[in-house]
Amino acid sequence: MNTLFPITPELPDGFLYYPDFISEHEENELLKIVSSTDLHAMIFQGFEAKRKVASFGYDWSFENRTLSKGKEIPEVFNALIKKVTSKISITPGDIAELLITEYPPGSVINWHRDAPPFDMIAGISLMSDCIFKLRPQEKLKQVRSAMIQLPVKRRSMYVMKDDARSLWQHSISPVKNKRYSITLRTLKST
Ligand SMILES: O=C(O)CCC(=O)C(=O)O
Repeated sequence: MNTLFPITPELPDGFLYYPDFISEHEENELLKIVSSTDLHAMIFQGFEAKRKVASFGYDWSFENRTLSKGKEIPEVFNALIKKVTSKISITPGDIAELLITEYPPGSVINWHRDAPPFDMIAGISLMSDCIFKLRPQEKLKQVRSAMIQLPVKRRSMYVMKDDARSLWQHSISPVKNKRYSITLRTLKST
């Protein structure tokens, strides 16, 4: 059906989306940093994924299901962290992990919920857009009509907390062009 306005899907509680969160200049600066960072193959659910990652701060191993403290988050990310945390009313010190992910054309991230020790997740998209999908975590609710597809634009930020974080899974469809994401995570309070 042709509609006058694009249909924005109803998003789960706790999923926030901010298009044009960063400027073109900020994106270029972040891409310079990201392209000079060493990325390594990602092992996810037992398989080497096509995408590559670099993790700073606390790192969750999907292989051993353990959390460990890795390299400090580089100071070059301070401005980004400040911008994100002031938007979502937390403090820079709340950010426990910064993960850079490179998605070569055709790569995906399969259905999952975020790693257990983390609480809030903020994802900034660089270089190209993607289709971000959400579906309920509960198997019986995973009917076709419950799946949400959201076009996530480069330079945007999404945030997942509350229900979006705990009751929903997310995945990314194969990307057409190379995409980078920077995800910032807070830790659950114990
Ligand atoms: O690239 C993204 O925006 C999603 C990243 C993600 O889902 C993850 O690292 O678990």
